[in-house]
Amino acid sequence: MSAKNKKKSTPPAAAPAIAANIESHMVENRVFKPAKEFAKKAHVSSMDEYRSLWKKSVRNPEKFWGGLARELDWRKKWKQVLEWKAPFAKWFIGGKLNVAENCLDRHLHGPKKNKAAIIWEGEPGESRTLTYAQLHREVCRFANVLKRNKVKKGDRVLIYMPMIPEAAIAMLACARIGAIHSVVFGGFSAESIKDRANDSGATCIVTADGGYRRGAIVPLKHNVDAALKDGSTKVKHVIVFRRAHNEVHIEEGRDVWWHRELEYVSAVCPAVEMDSEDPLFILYTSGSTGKPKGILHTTAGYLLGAYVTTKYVFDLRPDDIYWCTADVGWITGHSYLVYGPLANGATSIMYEGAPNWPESDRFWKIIADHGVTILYTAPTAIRAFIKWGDQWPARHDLTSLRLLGTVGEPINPEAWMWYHQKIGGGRCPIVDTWWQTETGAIMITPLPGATPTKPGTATLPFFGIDAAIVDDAGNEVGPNEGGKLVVRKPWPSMLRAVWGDKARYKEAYWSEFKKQGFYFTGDGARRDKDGYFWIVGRIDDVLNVAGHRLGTAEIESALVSHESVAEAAVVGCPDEIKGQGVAAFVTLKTGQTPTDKLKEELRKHVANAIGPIAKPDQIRFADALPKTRSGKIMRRLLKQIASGQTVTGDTTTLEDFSILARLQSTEE
Ligand code: 7RM
Repeated sequence: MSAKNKKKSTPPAAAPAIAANIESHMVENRVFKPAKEFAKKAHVSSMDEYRSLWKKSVRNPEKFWGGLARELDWRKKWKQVLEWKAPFAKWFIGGKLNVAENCLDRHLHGPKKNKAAIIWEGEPGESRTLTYAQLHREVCRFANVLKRNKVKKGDRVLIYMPMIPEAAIAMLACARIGAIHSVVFGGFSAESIKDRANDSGATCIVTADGGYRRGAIVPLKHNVDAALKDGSTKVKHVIVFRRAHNEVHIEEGRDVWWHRELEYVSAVCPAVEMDSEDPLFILYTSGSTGKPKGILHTTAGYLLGAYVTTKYVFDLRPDDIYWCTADVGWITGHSYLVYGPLANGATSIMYEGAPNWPESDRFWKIIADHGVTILYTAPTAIRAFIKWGDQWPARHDLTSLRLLGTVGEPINPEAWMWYHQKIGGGRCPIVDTWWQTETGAIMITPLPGATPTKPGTATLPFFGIDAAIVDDAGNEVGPNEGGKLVVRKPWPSMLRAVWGDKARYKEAYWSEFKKQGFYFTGDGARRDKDGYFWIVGRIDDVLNVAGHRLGTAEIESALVSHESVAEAAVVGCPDEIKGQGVAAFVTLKTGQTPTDKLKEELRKHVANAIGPIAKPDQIRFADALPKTRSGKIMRRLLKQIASGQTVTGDTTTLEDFSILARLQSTEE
């Protein structure tokens, strides 16, 4: 790769203003072209090839996706590629297939049978490798365990697991028998498990006694017990994997041990024939209201999206050792740790614990020990590595790496350059991939053998993706003009529904540009003169904390559920490592005293309600929240205060924002 233009980023005279008051301050001139050696071997090896394929793919998406779908294993071929009755899409109508069969069985008849499917490292240091044949066997056995526990096609199963192979086994076992899994991130609280169990109507939970994180044991089973305590859910069966050997309660008649159940089952389990549009999984994600949305993905379209993007974006080769560091509790873990790599017959690394345990070089040690060739991680992790210091990666041989990727939030050019130089040794292309829980698969991304990259941009749309930036009227804006990021045509791995809430599905994604039938991403962005997409971030009330989506309304409702709190407003504040931090403005009920102790209590309260990632970094007590005359909280003002741009002039414990509010209020 060569830096064509070594000039450093320079701030523009005036930052271009973007719709919904989003401003972009970045001007980046460095361009990195794919090295000839890399391009030669790549699936797509020039910009001309990319452009002509992309044009064809969006001119006739049905032909394009129909062609690629032939690479999957079908029990019965589809009759029609797409039925689009906006905003409802059906892909591969009449087709029958099974996702687990595509990820496992089809690799068993050739050289991949004894290839490593998953190479796992536990945080304490143990390691396990599961070949495709072994993983297939474990999935079949566990699928039979699910059946023993009364799980049938269409039933919902919550998976609340540490990062161990059994998490992937449980997901694939659900897929094998047609049960709909909903993975709950292991860092979420009992309250979150309860909400998701109730919303999805799950009858079974798969969990572990505990998992390791930074040397401590996360009490997963204990959290499940707390979630089920009030008896509000429909959960009748809890299957517990013994991982950490911590003491757990076993509820007679409800809880069973995974290893004991295996004694009763055979290793033969035929995969259920699924319709293309049968649900595969629900994954909850934050939106702009208090309740997380259950994003529904279906069988064929999702699998195709995950399969195709893994192949082309990571430019997979047969001998790659591929590592996506995301937790299976997030969409990235679903698509790029489990379904995408396995559908491709690739070798996927899985690591249980923290990047700085026992020391800050754990990731680099894993890369050297296993000869990792592709690394896919998050900007927030990269910023933490920068802070910990260059000596940690320098200790290890990272020359096995050939490709790097990022996901989850915009990457700042400094972090991009560090990643490129210190981890990639200046030789590995970086794919900055933009996508969402809702899109199921990568949407905007460089192709590593074709696309010249620039630090900070996800570059251009993937094949078949018609992304655009539009103004509020839905008209495409000009170069470097900011606007809203939309997708103008349906794509196979798009969400099909918000579980149990048709109105919310329409409202959240399809109401903004109803007339045009565009999917609204919730992100603001601009395109530069080369057509590259620069994603600025969310324009709704959603925060991106360390690459994780959190709704401000969710955190507000957690705060208000505390007995001392009258009202709360949550906004994002800049954070060097996490990208965004959580700032909470709180008014107390009459008679309550604002103290540091209460602040700490509220932080804990939020962690209990949602999970430690949602803990406010700042809590400010106020007499009243600044509001417009129509009663809207002045979030822009609060953001300024939280980021220290506006001096409040009051350092007493109780802050008075009313004067500032009056000064700034222009709204009627
Ligand atoms: C995969 C994932 C989605 C939101 C999305 C964006 C932000 C994700 C990038 C990015 C800039 C990127 N799913 N986002 N990737 N912003 N560049 N490469 O993260 O549903 O959890 O979040 O994340 O705001 O809307 S997610």
